[in-house]
Amino acid sequence: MATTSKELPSVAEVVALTLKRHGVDIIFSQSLPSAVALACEDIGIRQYTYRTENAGGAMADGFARMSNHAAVVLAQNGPAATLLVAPLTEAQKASISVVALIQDVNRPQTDRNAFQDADHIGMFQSCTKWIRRCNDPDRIADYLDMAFTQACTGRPGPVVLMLPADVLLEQTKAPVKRTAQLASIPLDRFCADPARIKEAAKLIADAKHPLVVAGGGVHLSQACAEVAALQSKLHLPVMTTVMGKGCVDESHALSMGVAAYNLGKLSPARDLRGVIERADVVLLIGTRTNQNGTDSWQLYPDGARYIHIDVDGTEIGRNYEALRLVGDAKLTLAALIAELDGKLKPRPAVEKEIAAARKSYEAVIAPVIHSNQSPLRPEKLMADITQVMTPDTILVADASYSTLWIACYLRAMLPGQRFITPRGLAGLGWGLPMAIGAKLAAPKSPVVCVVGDGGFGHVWSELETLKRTNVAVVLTVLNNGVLAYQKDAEDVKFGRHSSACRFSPVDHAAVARACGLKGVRIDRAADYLPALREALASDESTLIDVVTDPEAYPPITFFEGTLEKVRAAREGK
Ligand SMILES: Cc1ncc(C[n+]2csc(CCOP(=O)(O)OP(=O)(O)O)c2C)c(N)n1
Ligand SMILES: [Mg+2]
Repeated sequence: MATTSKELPSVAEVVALTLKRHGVDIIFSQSLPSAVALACEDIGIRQYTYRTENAGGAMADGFARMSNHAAVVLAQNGPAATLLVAPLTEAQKASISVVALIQDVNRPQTDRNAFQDADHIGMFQSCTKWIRRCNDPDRIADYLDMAFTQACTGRPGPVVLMLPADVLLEQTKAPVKRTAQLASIPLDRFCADPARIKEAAKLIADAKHPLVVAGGGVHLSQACAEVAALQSKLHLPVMTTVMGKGCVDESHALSMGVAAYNLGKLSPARDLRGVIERADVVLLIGTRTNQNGTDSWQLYPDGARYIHIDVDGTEIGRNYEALRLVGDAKLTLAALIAELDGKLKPRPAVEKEIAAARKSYEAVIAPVIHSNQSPLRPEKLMADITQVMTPDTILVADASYSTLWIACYLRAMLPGQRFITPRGLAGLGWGLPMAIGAKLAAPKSPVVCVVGDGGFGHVWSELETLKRTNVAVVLTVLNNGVLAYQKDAEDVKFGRHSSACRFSPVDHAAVARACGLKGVRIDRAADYLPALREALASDESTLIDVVTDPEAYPPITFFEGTLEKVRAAREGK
Protein backbone atom coordinates (compact mmCIF):
# COMPACT_ATOMS: atom_id res chain seq x y z
CA MET A 1 0.00 0.00 0.00
CA ALA A 2 1.26 3.46 -0.88
CA THR A 3 1.42 4.80 2.68
CA THR A 4 4.26 7.12 3.53
CA SER A 5 3.61 7.14 7.25
CA LYS A 6 1.93 4.75 9.64
CA GLU A 7 -0.16 7.46 11.31
CA LEU A 8 -2.02 9.10 8.45
CA PRO A 9 -3.19 7.51 5.21
CA SER A 10 -2.07 8.40 1.70
CA VAL A 11 -4.43 10.28 -0.56
CA ALA A 12 -5.13 7.03 -2.46
CA GLU A 13 -6.12 5.39 0.81
CA VAL A 14 -8.43 8.29 1.64
CA VAL A 15 -9.99 7.90 -1.80
CA ALA A 16 -10.71 4.23 -1.06
CA LEU A 17 -12.04 4.98 2.43
CA THR A 18 -14.23 7.77 1.09
CA LEU A 19 -15.67 5.51 -1.61
CA LYS A 20 -16.48 2.99 1.10
CA ARG A 21 -18.16 5.72 3.16
CA HIS A 22 -20.36 6.51 0.18
CA GLY A 23 -21.42 2.87 -0.04
CA VAL A 24 -19.31 2.02 -3.09
CA ASP A 25 -18.40 -1.67 -3.01
CA ILE A 26 -17.43 -2.08 -6.65
CA ILE A 27 -15.38 0.07 -9.02
CA PHE A 28 -15.13 -0.35 -12.79
CA SER A 29 -11.44 -0.20 -13.47
CA GLN A 30 -8.33 -1.54 -15.16
CA SER A 31 -6.00 -0.91 -12.27
CA LEU A 32 -5.33 2.75 -13.05
CA PRO A 33 -4.80 4.97 -11.13
CA SER A 34 -2.93 2.00 -9.60
CA ALA A 35 -2.60 3.55 -6.15
CA VAL A 36 -6.39 3.89 -5.94
CA ALA A 37 -7.08 0.39 -7.33
CA LEU A 38 -4.67 -1.15 -4.83
CA ALA A 39 -6.05 0.84 -1.91
CA CYS A 40 -9.59 -0.17 -2.88
CA GLU A 41 -8.74 -3.85 -3.06
CA ASP A 42 -6.97 -3.57 0.31
CA ILE A 43 -10.22 -2.58 2.02
CA GLY A 44 -12.50 -4.98 0.16
CA ILE A 45 -13.84 -2.74 -2.61
CA ARG A 46 -14.11 -5.04 -5.61
CA GLN A 47 -12.40 -4.02 -8.82
CA TYR A 48 -14.49 -5.11 -11.79
CA THR A 49 -11.98 -5.06 -14.60
CA TYR A 50 -13.18 -4.02 -18.03
CA ARG A 51 -11.26 -4.60 -21.26
CA THR A 52 -11.93 -1.15 -22.73
CA GLU A 53 -12.75 2.15 -21.06
CA ASN A 54 -15.72 2.64 -23.42
CA ALA A 55 -17.24 -0.50 -21.99
CA GLY A 56 -16.17 0.32 -18.42
CA GLY A 57 -18.06 3.61 -18.61
CA ALA A 58 -21.17 1.85 -19.94
CA MET A 59 -20.90 -0.80 -17.20
CA ALA A 60 -20.86 1.96 -14.59
CA ASP A 61 -23.88 3.51 -16.31
CA GLY A 62 -25.85 0.23 -16.25
CA PHE A 63 -24.89 -0.29 -12.61
CA ALA A 64 -26.10 3.19 -11.61
CA ARG A 65 -29.38 2.77 -13.49
CA MET A 66 -30.15 -0.48 -11.66
CA SER A 67 -28.84 0.36 -8.20
CA ASN A 68 -30.04 3.96 -7.74
CA HIS A 69 -26.55 4.58 -6.49
CA ALA A 70 -23.73 6.53 -8.16
CA ALA A 71 -21.29 4.22 -9.93
CA VAL A 72 -17.54 4.74 -10.04
CA VAL A 73 -15.29 4.23 -13.05
CA LEU A 74 -11.51 4.63 -13.00
CA ALA A 75 -9.21 5.39 -15.91
CA GLN A 76 -5.73 6.52 -16.76
CA ASN A 77 -4.97 9.94 -18.24
CA GLY A 78 -4.59 10.35 -22.01
CA PRO A 79 -5.87 7.62 -24.36
CA ALA A 80 -7.83 5.80 -21.66
CA ALA A 81 -9.52 9.01 -20.57
CA THR A 82 -10.51 9.88 -24.13
CA LEU A 83 -12.44 6.60 -24.32
CA LEU A 84 -14.66 7.75 -21.47
CA VAL A 85 -15.97 10.72 -23.44
CA ALA A 86 -18.63 8.60 -25.17
CA PRO A 87 -20.06 6.81 -22.11
CA LEU A 88 -20.02 10.01 -20.06
CA THR A 89 -21.91 11.81 -22.81
CA GLU A 90 -24.54 9.06 -22.75
CA ALA A 91 -24.72 9.40 -18.96
CA GLN A 92 -25.07 13.16 -19.25
CA LYS A 93 -27.92 13.00 -21.75
CA ALA A 94 -29.67 10.19 -19.88
CA SER A 95 -29.07 11.79 -16.44
CA ILE A 96 -27.04 8.96 -14.93
CA SER A 97 -24.79 9.44 -11.89
CA VAL A 98 -21.35 8.22 -12.89
CA VAL A 99 -18.29 9.37 -10.94
CA ALA A 100 -15.14 9.06 -13.07
CA LEU A 101 -11.84 9.17 -11.18
CA ILE A 102 -9.13 9.85 -13.72
CA GLN A 103 -5.41 9.87 -13.16
CA ASP A 104 -3.57 13.01 -14.17
CA VAL A 105 0.14 13.58 -14.71
CA ASN A 106 2.30 14.58 -11.73
CA ARG A 107 1.69 18.22 -10.86
CA PRO A 108 5.22 19.42 -11.75
CA GLN A 109 4.87 17.78 -15.18
CA THR A 110 1.74 19.68 -16.14
CA ASP A 111 2.01 21.54 -19.47
CA ARG A 112 5.47 20.11 -20.29
CA ASN A 113 4.33 17.55 -22.86
CA ALA A 114 4.42 14.79 -20.28
CA PHE A 115 3.63 11.28 -21.47
CA GLN A 116 -0.10 10.91 -22.18
CA ASP A 117 -0.92 14.38 -20.92
CA ALA A 118 -3.94 16.00 -22.55
CA ASP A 119 -6.38 18.80 -21.86
CA HIS A 120 -8.62 16.63 -19.74
CA ILE A 121 -10.56 19.52 -18.28
CA GLY A 122 -11.35 20.78 -21.77
CA MET A 123 -12.11 17.26 -22.96
CA PHE A 124 -14.69 16.51 -20.29
CA GLN A 125 -16.17 19.98 -19.95
CA SER A 126 -18.97 19.35 -22.40
CA CYS A 127 -19.95 15.87 -21.25
CA THR A 128 -20.06 16.23 -17.49
CA LYS A 129 -22.02 18.14 -14.89
CA TRP A 130 -18.85 18.97 -13.04
CA ILE A 131 -15.10 18.48 -13.47
CA ARG A 132 -12.26 19.35 -11.12
CA ARG A 133 -8.65 18.44 -10.41
CA CYS A 134 -7.65 17.85 -6.80
CA ASN A 135 -4.20 19.36 -6.38
CA ASP A 136 -4.18 19.55 -2.59
CA PRO A 137 -3.75 16.23 -0.73
CA ASP A 138 -5.59 17.58 2.30
CA ARG A 139 -8.71 18.36 0.31
CA ILE A 140 -9.27 14.96 -1.30
CA ALA A 141 -12.31 14.08 0.84
CA ASP A 142 -13.81 17.52 0.13
CA TYR A 143 -13.42 16.98 -3.61
CA LEU A 144 -14.81 13.46 -3.55
CA ASP A 145 -17.82 14.64 -1.57
CA MET A 146 -18.34 17.45 -4.06
CA ALA A 147 -18.12 14.91 -6.89
CA PHE A 148 -20.76 12.59 -5.42
CA THR A 149 -23.00 15.51 -4.47
CA GLN A 150 -22.84 16.93 -7.98
CA ALA A 151 -23.55 13.51 -9.50
CA CYS A 152 -26.57 12.81 -7.32
CA THR A 153 -28.30 16.07 -6.37
CA GLY A 154 -30.81 17.75 -8.67
CA ARG A 155 -30.70 16.25 -12.14
CA PRO A 156 -28.31 13.30 -11.87
CA GLY A 157 -25.32 13.22 -14.19
CA PRO A 158 -21.69 12.26 -14.71
CA VAL A 159 -18.76 14.01 -13.03
CA VAL A 160 -14.99 13.77 -13.39
CA LEU A 161 -12.39 14.19 -10.66
CA MET A 162 -8.82 14.37 -11.96
CA LEU A 163 -6.27 12.90 -9.56
CA PRO A 164 -2.62 13.77 -10.27
CA ALA A 165 -0.48 10.65 -9.76
CA ASP A 166 1.88 12.39 -7.33
CA VAL A 167 -1.00 13.69 -5.19
CA LEU A 168 -2.27 10.13 -4.75
CA LEU A 169 1.02 9.04 -3.17
CA GLU A 170 1.24 11.92 -0.72
CA GLN A 171 0.30 11.62 2.88
CA THR A 172 -2.69 13.52 4.15
CA LYS A 173 -1.96 15.88 7.03
CA ALA A 174 -5.28 15.84 8.83
CA PRO A 175 -7.77 13.07 9.60
CA VAL A 176 -10.96 13.15 7.54
CA LYS A 177 -13.94 14.25 9.62
CA ARG A 178 -16.67 13.76 7.03
CA THR A 179 -19.25 11.03 7.65
CA ALA A 180 -22.09 11.61 5.15
CA GLN A 181 -23.15 9.07 2.54
CA LEU A 182 -23.78 11.09 -0.62
CA ALA A 183 -24.15 8.54 -3.40
CA SER A 184 -27.87 7.75 -3.38
CA ILE A 185 -30.04 8.78 -6.31
CA PRO A 186 -31.80 11.09 -5.80
CA LEU A 187 -29.64 12.54 -3.07
CA ASP A 188 -32.19 15.22 -2.20
CA ARG A 189 -35.92 15.23 -2.74
CA PHE A 190 -37.94 18.39 -2.96
CA CYS A 191 -41.56 18.91 -3.84
CA ALA A 192 -42.81 21.40 -6.43
CA ASP A 193 -44.59 24.59 -5.36
CA PRO A 194 -47.85 23.55 -3.58
CA ALA A 195 -49.79 26.42 -5.22
CA ARG A 196 -48.83 25.14 -8.66
CA ILE A 197 -49.69 21.58 -7.67
CA LYS A 198 -53.21 22.82 -6.81
CA GLU A 199 -53.36 24.58 -10.17
CA ALA A 200 -52.27 21.37 -11.92
CA ALA A 201 -54.89 19.37 -10.02
CA LYS A 202 -57.57 21.77 -11.20
CA LEU A 203 -56.41 21.53 -14.80
CA ILE A 204 -56.51 17.74 -14.65
CA ALA A 205 -59.85 17.66 -12.84
CA ASP A 206 -61.40 19.95 -15.48
CA ALA A 207 -59.87 18.15 -18.44
CA LYS A 208 -62.01 16.07 -20.75
CA HIS A 209 -59.17 13.99 -22.10
CA PRO A 210 -56.14 14.08 -19.79
CA LEU A 211 -53.07 12.08 -20.72
CA VAL A 212 -49.86 11.18 -18.84
CA VAL A 213 -46.47 10.90 -20.56
CA ALA A 214 -43.87 9.25 -18.32
CA GLY A 215 -40.16 9.52 -19.09
CA GLY A 216 -36.93 8.14 -17.67
CA GLY A 217 -37.02 10.61 -14.79
CA VAL A 218 -39.72 8.44 -13.23
CA HIS A 219 -37.21 5.60 -12.76
CA LEU A 220 -34.54 7.99 -11.49
CA SER A 221 -36.95 9.25 -8.86
CA GLN A 222 -38.26 5.73 -8.11
CA ALA A 223 -41.72 7.15 -8.69
CA CYS A 224 -43.20 4.11 -10.46
CA ALA A 225 -45.73 3.41 -7.70
CA GLU A 226 -46.96 7.00 -7.94
CA VAL A 227 -47.29 6.85 -11.74
CA ALA A 228 -49.13 3.55 -11.37
CA ALA A 229 -51.45 5.31 -8.90
CA LEU A 230 -52.29 7.87 -11.58
CA GLN A 231 -53.90 4.93 -13.38
CA SER A 232 -55.36 3.02 -10.46
CA LYS A 233 -56.58 5.95 -8.33
CA LEU A 234 -57.07 8.78 -10.82
CA HIS A 235 -58.02 6.70 -13.89
CA LEU A 236 -55.55 8.51 -16.15
CA PRO A 237 -54.16 6.82 -19.27
CA VAL A 238 -50.35 6.56 -19.25
CA MET A 239 -47.99 6.30 -22.17
CA THR A 240 -44.22 6.23 -21.79
CA THR A 241 -41.10 7.13 -23.68
CA VAL A 242 -38.52 4.38 -24.27
CA MET A 243 -36.61 5.56 -21.17
CA GLY A 244 -39.80 5.58 -19.12
CA LYS A 245 -40.82 2.07 -20.17
CA GLY A 246 -41.50 -0.17 -17.21
CA CYS A 247 -42.81 2.51 -14.88
CA VAL A 248 -46.29 0.99 -15.16
CA ASP A 249 -47.64 -2.50 -15.73
CA GLU A 250 -48.13 -2.45 -19.49
CA SER A 251 -51.07 -4.83 -19.28
CA HIS A 252 -53.07 -2.38 -17.15
CA ALA A 253 -56.31 -1.27 -18.81
CA LEU A 254 -55.01 2.33 -18.96
CA SER A 255 -51.49 1.55 -20.23
CA MET A 256 -50.75 2.69 -23.76
CA GLY A 257 -47.21 1.29 -23.80
CA VAL A 258 -44.34 3.12 -25.45
CA ALA A 259 -45.70 5.82 -27.74
CA ALA A 260 -42.99 7.85 -29.42
CA TYR A 261 -41.32 7.44 -32.84
CA ASN A 262 -42.69 3.90 -33.05
CA LEU A 263 -46.24 4.20 -34.34
CA GLY A 264 -45.78 2.63 -37.76
CA LYS A 265 -47.17 -0.61 -39.13
CA LEU A 266 -47.15 -3.49 -36.57
CA SER A 267 -46.80 -1.10 -33.63
CA PRO A 268 -48.83 -2.07 -30.56
CA ALA A 269 -49.63 1.62 -30.04
CA ARG A 270 -50.49 2.38 -33.66
CA ASP A 271 -54.22 2.67 -33.04
CA LEU A 272 -53.74 4.92 -30.01
CA ARG A 273 -52.76 8.01 -31.96
CA GLY A 274 -56.34 9.26 -31.51
CA VAL A 275 -56.07 9.13 -27.71
CA ILE A 276 -52.88 11.19 -27.93
CA GLU A 277 -54.18 13.74 -30.42
CA ARG A 278 -57.40 14.20 -28.52
CA ALA A 279 -55.69 15.03 -25.21
CA ASP A 280 -56.56 18.47 -23.83
CA VAL A 281 -54.27 18.29 -20.76
CA VAL A 282 -50.94 16.48 -20.96
CA LEU A 283 -48.97 15.71 -17.81
CA LEU A 284 -45.29 15.26 -18.72
CA ILE A 285 -43.18 13.57 -16.03
CA GLY A 286 -39.38 13.39 -16.09
CA THR A 287 -38.88 13.71 -19.81
CA ARG A 288 -36.58 15.96 -21.81
CA THR A 289 -39.15 15.94 -24.66
CA ASN A 290 -36.43 14.90 -27.08
CA GLN A 291 -36.76 14.17 -30.78
CA ASN A 292 -37.40 10.42 -30.66
CA GLY A 293 -39.65 10.62 -27.60
CA THR A 294 -41.97 13.09 -29.31
CA ASP A 295 -41.59 11.78 -32.88
CA SER A 296 -39.79 14.96 -33.92
CA TRP A 297 -42.14 17.10 -31.78
CA GLN A 298 -45.11 16.16 -33.96
CA LEU A 299 -46.85 13.56 -31.83
CA TYR A 300 -48.20 15.58 -28.91
CA PRO A 301 -51.25 17.73 -29.55
CA ASP A 302 -50.81 21.43 -30.36
CA GLY A 303 -53.88 22.69 -28.56
CA ALA A 304 -53.37 20.91 -25.23
CA ARG A 305 -52.38 22.50 -21.91
CA TYR A 306 -49.15 21.01 -20.62
CA ILE A 307 -48.09 20.35 -17.04
CA HIS A 308 -44.47 19.30 -16.65
CA ILE A 309 -42.93 17.72 -13.55
CA ASP A 310 -39.15 17.69 -13.72
CA VAL A 311 -36.28 18.00 -11.29
CA ASP A 312 -34.49 20.15 -13.86
CA GLY A 313 -36.43 23.39 -14.36
CA THR A 314 -34.51 24.13 -17.56
CA GLU A 315 -36.20 21.18 -19.29
CA ILE A 316 -39.65 22.62 -18.63
CA GLY A 317 -40.79 24.79 -21.49
CA ARG A 318 -37.92 23.77 -23.76
CA ASN A 319 -40.34 22.35 -26.34
CA TYR A 320 -43.78 22.60 -24.73
CA GLU A 321 -44.82 25.61 -22.70
CA ALA A 322 -46.10 24.13 -19.47
CA LEU A 323 -47.26 24.71 -15.94
CA ARG A 324 -43.94 24.37 -14.13
CA LEU A 325 -43.74 21.77 -11.40
CA VAL A 326 -40.03 21.81 -10.60
CA GLY A 327 -39.34 19.02 -8.16
CA ASP A 328 -38.79 15.39 -7.50
CA ALA A 329 -41.35 13.27 -9.37
CA LYS A 330 -42.13 10.98 -6.43
CA LEU A 331 -42.88 13.75 -3.95
CA THR A 332 -44.64 15.97 -6.43
CA LEU A 333 -46.84 13.17 -7.76
CA ALA A 334 -47.74 12.11 -4.22
CA ALA A 335 -48.91 15.66 -3.52
CA LEU A 336 -50.81 15.83 -6.81
CA ILE A 337 -52.49 12.49 -6.16
CA ALA A 338 -53.50 13.65 -2.67
CA GLU A 339 -55.16 16.70 -4.25
CA LEU A 340 -57.09 14.64 -6.77
CA ASP A 341 -57.79 11.39 -4.93
CA GLY A 342 -61.47 10.44 -5.19
CA LYS A 343 -62.26 13.38 -7.49
CA LEU A 344 -61.87 11.69 -10.86
CA LYS A 345 -64.15 9.15 -12.47
CA PRO A 346 -63.22 5.95 -14.31
CA ARG A 347 -62.71 6.33 -18.06
CA PRO A 348 -64.35 3.33 -19.65
CA ALA A 349 -64.23 4.91 -23.12
CA VAL A 350 -60.43 5.21 -23.08
CA GLU A 351 -60.10 1.73 -21.59
CA LYS A 352 -62.23 0.44 -24.43
CA GLU A 353 -60.10 2.19 -27.01
CA ILE A 354 -56.92 0.76 -25.50
CA ALA A 355 -58.45 -2.73 -25.36
CA ALA A 356 -59.53 -2.46 -29.00
CA ALA A 357 -56.05 -1.28 -30.04
CA ARG A 358 -54.51 -4.29 -28.28
CA LYS A 359 -56.91 -6.65 -29.98
CA SER A 360 -56.27 -5.33 -33.46
CA TYR A 361 -52.51 -5.33 -32.79
CA GLU A 362 -52.65 -8.95 -31.65
CA ALA A 363 -54.42 -9.88 -34.87
CA VAL A 364 -51.85 -8.20 -37.13
CA ILE A 365 -48.80 -9.41 -35.22
CA ALA A 366 -49.99 -13.04 -34.91
CA PRO A 367 -48.71 -14.27 -38.29
CA VAL A 368 -45.34 -12.62 -37.63
CA ILE A 369 -44.79 -14.10 -34.17
CA HIS A 370 -46.00 -17.51 -35.23
CA SER A 371 -43.89 -17.43 -38.36
CA ASN A 372 -41.35 -20.19 -38.83
CA GLN A 373 -39.40 -18.24 -41.38
CA SER A 374 -35.64 -18.37 -41.62
CA PRO A 375 -33.85 -16.05 -41.26
CA LEU A 376 -35.86 -15.30 -38.12
CA ARG A 377 -38.09 -12.32 -37.43
CA PRO A 378 -37.05 -10.33 -34.33
CA GLU A 379 -40.73 -9.95 -33.34
CA LYS A 380 -40.87 -13.75 -33.00
CA LEU A 381 -37.82 -13.66 -30.72
CA MET A 382 -39.55 -11.06 -28.55
CA ALA A 383 -42.62 -13.31 -28.30
CA ASP A 384 -40.31 -16.10 -27.09
CA ILE A 385 -38.64 -13.79 -24.55
CA THR A 386 -42.14 -12.86 -23.34
CA GLN A 387 -42.73 -16.51 -22.51
CA VAL A 388 -39.73 -16.73 -20.20
CA MET A 389 -39.83 -13.21 -18.77
CA THR A 390 -40.51 -12.83 -15.04
CA PRO A 391 -41.35 -9.52 -13.32
CA ASP A 392 -37.79 -9.27 -12.04
CA THR A 393 -36.15 -9.94 -15.41
CA ILE A 394 -34.02 -6.99 -16.50
CA LEU A 395 -34.12 -6.37 -20.23
CA VAL A 396 -31.18 -4.56 -21.79
CA ALA A 397 -30.75 -3.58 -25.42
CA ASP A 398 -28.10 -1.94 -27.51
CA ALA A 399 -28.89 1.10 -29.64
CA SER A 400 -30.37 0.74 -33.13
CA TYR A 401 -33.26 -1.62 -33.76
CA SER A 402 -32.60 -3.73 -30.63
CA THR A 403 -33.88 -0.86 -28.48
CA LEU A 404 -37.10 -0.73 -30.44
CA TRP A 405 -37.61 -4.48 -30.58
CA ILE A 406 -37.65 -4.65 -26.79
CA ALA A 407 -39.48 -1.34 -26.31
CA CYS A 408 -42.29 -2.27 -28.69
CA TYR A 409 -42.66 -6.02 -28.35
CA LEU A 410 -42.03 -6.79 -24.68
CA ARG A 411 -44.51 -5.75 -22.01
CA ALA A 412 -43.58 -4.59 -18.51
CA MET A 413 -45.17 -6.98 -16.05
CA LEU A 414 -45.36 -4.63 -13.08
CA PRO A 415 -44.60 -1.01 -12.19
CA GLY A 416 -40.85 -0.65 -11.85
CA GLN A 417 -39.65 -3.36 -14.22
CA ARG A 418 -36.46 -2.21 -15.91
CA PHE A 419 -35.76 -1.95 -19.64
CA ILE A 420 -32.33 -0.45 -20.01
CA THR A 421 -31.37 1.17 -23.29
CA PRO A 422 -28.78 3.79 -24.25
CA ARG A 423 -31.24 6.50 -25.19
CA GLY A 424 -29.05 9.39 -24.06
CA LEU A 425 -26.84 9.32 -27.11
CA ALA A 426 -28.07 6.07 -28.71
CA GLY A 427 -24.57 4.81 -29.37
CA LEU A 428 -23.68 1.34 -30.55
CA GLY A 429 -21.84 -0.95 -28.15
CA TRP A 430 -23.58 -0.05 -24.89
CA GLY A 431 -25.81 -3.15 -24.70
CA LEU A 432 -23.48 -5.82 -23.33
CA PRO A 433 -21.57 -3.59 -20.88
CA MET A 434 -24.81 -2.05 -19.55
CA ALA A 435 -26.14 -5.58 -19.06
CA ILE A 436 -23.01 -6.46 -17.07
CA GLY A 437 -23.44 -3.36 -14.90
CA ALA A 438 -27.13 -4.13 -14.35
CA LYS A 439 -26.37 -7.74 -13.36
CA LEU A 440 -23.72 -6.62 -10.87
CA ALA A 441 -26.25 -4.23 -9.33
CA ALA A 442 -29.01 -6.86 -9.19
CA PRO A 443 -27.26 -10.24 -9.09
CA LYS A 444 -30.42 -12.19 -8.31
CA SER A 445 -32.35 -10.89 -11.34
CA PRO A 446 -32.07 -12.62 -14.70
CA VAL A 447 -30.56 -10.26 -17.29
CA VAL A 448 -31.57 -10.69 -20.92
CA CYS A 449 -29.66 -8.54 -23.37
CA VAL A 450 -30.44 -8.05 -27.07
CA VAL A 451 -27.88 -6.50 -29.41
CA GLY A 452 -27.41 -6.06 -33.15
CA ASP A 453 -24.34 -7.55 -34.80
CA GLY A 454 -22.96 -4.12 -35.71
CA GLY A 455 -23.25 -2.76 -32.19
CA PHE A 456 -21.92 -5.94 -30.66
CA GLY A 457 -18.83 -5.64 -32.87
CA HIS A 458 -17.80 -2.67 -30.69
CA VAL A 459 -17.51 -4.81 -27.55
CA TRP A 460 -16.63 -8.42 -28.41
CA SER A 461 -13.67 -8.13 -26.07
CA GLU A 462 -15.97 -7.95 -23.05
CA LEU A 463 -16.92 -11.61 -23.62
CA GLU A 464 -13.61 -12.44 -21.98
CA THR A 465 -14.64 -10.15 -19.11
CA LEU A 466 -17.86 -12.14 -18.68
CA LYS A 467 -15.93 -15.40 -18.52
CA ARG A 468 -13.21 -14.11 -16.20
CA THR A 469 -15.67 -12.58 -13.77
CA ASN A 470 -18.27 -15.31 -13.96
CA VAL A 471 -21.16 -12.90 -14.45
CA ALA A 472 -24.19 -14.54 -16.02
CA VAL A 473 -26.13 -12.69 -18.68
CA VAL A 474 -28.14 -14.11 -21.55
CA LEU A 475 -27.00 -12.34 -24.68
CA THR A 476 -28.90 -12.57 -27.95
CA VAL A 477 -27.11 -11.24 -31.01
CA LEU A 478 -29.44 -10.34 -33.85
CA ASN A 479 -27.13 -11.49 -36.60
CA ASN A 480 -28.66 -9.92 -39.70
CA GLY A 481 -25.30 -9.23 -41.37
CA VAL A 482 -26.16 -5.58 -41.84
CA LEU A 483 -26.24 -2.20 -40.17
CA ALA A 484 -29.99 -2.42 -40.64
CA TYR A 485 -31.09 0.92 -39.20
CA GLN A 486 -28.36 2.67 -41.17
CA LYS A 487 -29.29 0.83 -44.37
CA ASP A 488 -33.00 1.50 -44.00
CA ALA A 489 -32.59 5.15 -43.01
CA GLU A 490 -30.41 5.69 -46.09
CA ASP A 491 -33.05 3.98 -48.23
CA VAL A 492 -35.75 6.26 -46.82
CA LYS A 493 -33.70 9.44 -47.21
CA PHE A 494 -31.75 8.71 -50.42
CA GLY A 495 -33.56 5.84 -52.08
CA ARG A 496 -30.42 3.67 -51.78
CA HIS A 497 -27.72 2.76 -49.28
CA SER A 498 -23.96 2.70 -49.31
CA SER A 499 -21.63 -0.30 -49.36
CA ALA A 500 -20.79 0.21 -45.67
CA CYS A 501 -24.05 -1.37 -44.54
CA ARG A 502 -23.14 -5.02 -45.18
CA PHE A 503 -20.76 -7.28 -43.24
CA SER A 504 -19.07 -10.58 -44.03
CA PRO A 505 -20.69 -13.44 -42.15
CA VAL A 506 -19.63 -13.78 -38.52
CA ASP A 507 -20.18 -16.72 -36.18
CA HIS A 508 -20.64 -14.90 -32.86
CA ALA A 509 -21.31 -18.17 -31.04
CA ALA A 510 -17.80 -19.29 -32.03
CA VAL A 511 -16.37 -16.00 -30.75
CA ALA A 512 -18.09 -16.67 -27.40
CA ARG A 513 -16.78 -20.23 -27.29
CA ALA A 514 -13.29 -18.96 -28.05
CA CYS A 515 -13.58 -16.94 -24.84
CA GLY A 516 -14.72 -19.98 -22.86
CA LEU A 517 -18.42 -19.06 -22.80
CA LYS A 518 -21.39 -21.03 -24.06
CA GLY A 519 -22.19 -20.06 -27.62
CA VAL A 520 -25.23 -21.29 -29.55
CA ARG A 521 -26.15 -20.53 -33.14
CA ILE A 522 -29.82 -20.48 -34.07
CA ASP A 523 -31.14 -20.43 -37.60
CA ARG A 524 -34.51 -22.14 -37.09
CA ALA A 525 -37.42 -20.37 -35.39
CA ALA A 526 -38.28 -23.37 -33.21
CA ASP A 527 -34.82 -23.49 -31.64
CA TYR A 528 -34.67 -20.07 -30.00
CA LEU A 529 -37.07 -20.63 -27.09
CA PRO A 530 -35.38 -23.85 -25.89
CA ALA A 531 -31.98 -22.17 -26.17
CA LEU A 532 -33.27 -19.21 -24.18
CA ARG A 533 -34.66 -21.47 -21.44
CA GLU A 534 -31.41 -23.36 -21.19
CA ALA A 535 -29.40 -20.14 -21.05
CA LEU A 536 -31.61 -18.73 -18.29
CA ALA A 537 -31.29 -21.91 -16.27
CA SER A 538 -27.50 -21.74 -16.43
CA ASP A 539 -25.35 -19.84 -13.97
CA GLU A 540 -22.93 -18.97 -16.76
CA SER A 541 -23.28 -16.48 -19.58
CA THR A 542 -24.57 -17.72 -22.91
CA LEU A 543 -24.39 -16.00 -26.26
CA ILE A 544 -27.24 -16.93 -28.60
CA ASP A 545 -26.35 -15.91 -32.13
CA VAL A 546 -29.57 -15.75 -34.10
CA VAL A 547 -29.60 -15.44 -37.86
CA THR A 548 -32.24 -12.75 -38.35
CA ASP A 549 -33.94 -11.21 -41.33
CA PRO A 550 -31.91 -8.29 -42.73
CA GLU A 551 -35.11 -6.81 -44.13
CA ALA A 552 -37.01 -6.76 -40.82
CA TYR A 553 -37.44 -3.35 -39.25
CA PRO A 554 -39.37 -2.07 -36.23
CA PRO A 555 -42.38 0.24 -36.60
CA ILE A 556 -40.54 3.55 -36.95
CA THR A 557 -43.18 6.08 -37.96
CA PHE A 558 -40.77 7.93 -40.25
CA PHE A 559 -40.25 4.79 -42.38
CA GLU A 560 -43.96 4.19 -42.86
CA GLY A 561 -44.75 3.70 -46.51
CA THR A 562 -41.45 5.07 -47.84
CA LEU A 563 -39.18 2.15 -47.02
CA GLU A 564 -41.49 -0.40 -48.63
CA LYS A 565 -41.78 1.78 -51.73
CA VAL A 566 -38.00 2.12 -52.08
CA ARG A 567 -37.58 -1.63 -51.70
CA ALA A 568 -40.32 -2.40 -54.19
CA ALA A 569 -38.82 0.05 -56.71
CA ARG A 570 -35.41 -1.58 -56.29
CA GLU A 571 -36.86 -4.98 -56.98
CA GLY A 572 -38.63 -3.55 -60.04
CA LYS A 573 -42.10 -4.22 -58.64
C1 LIG B 1 -21.14 4.41 -32.04
C2 LIG B 1 -22.16 4.59 -33.12
N1 LIG B 1 -21.77 4.59 -34.40
C3 LIG B 1 -22.68 4.74 -35.39
C4 LIG B 1 -24.01 4.89 -35.11
C5 LIG B 1 -25.03 5.07 -36.25
N2 LIG B 1 -25.90 3.88 -36.34
C6 LIG B 1 -27.12 3.88 -35.78
S1 LIG B 1 -27.91 2.45 -35.99
C7 LIG B 1 -26.66 1.79 -36.89
C8 LIG B 1 -26.74 0.37 -37.39
C9 LIG B 1 -26.55 -0.64 -36.31
O1 LIG B 1 -26.46 -1.96 -36.79
P1 LIG B 1 -26.60 -3.21 -35.84
O2 LIG B 1 -25.95 -2.96 -34.53
O3 LIG B 1 -26.17 -4.40 -36.59
O4 LIG B 1 -28.17 -3.26 -35.54
P2 LIG B 1 -29.35 -3.51 -36.59
O5 LIG B 1 -29.85 -2.16 -36.99
O6 LIG B 1 -28.78 -4.26 -37.75
O7 LIG B 1 -30.36 -4.30 -35.82
C10 LIG B 1 -25.62 2.72 -37.02
C11 LIG B 1 -24.36 2.47 -37.75
C12 LIG B 1 -24.37 4.91 -33.74
N3 LIG B 1 -25.63 5.07 -33.34
N4 LIG B 1 -23.42 4.75 -32.78
MG1 LIG C 1 -27.24 -5.71 -37.73
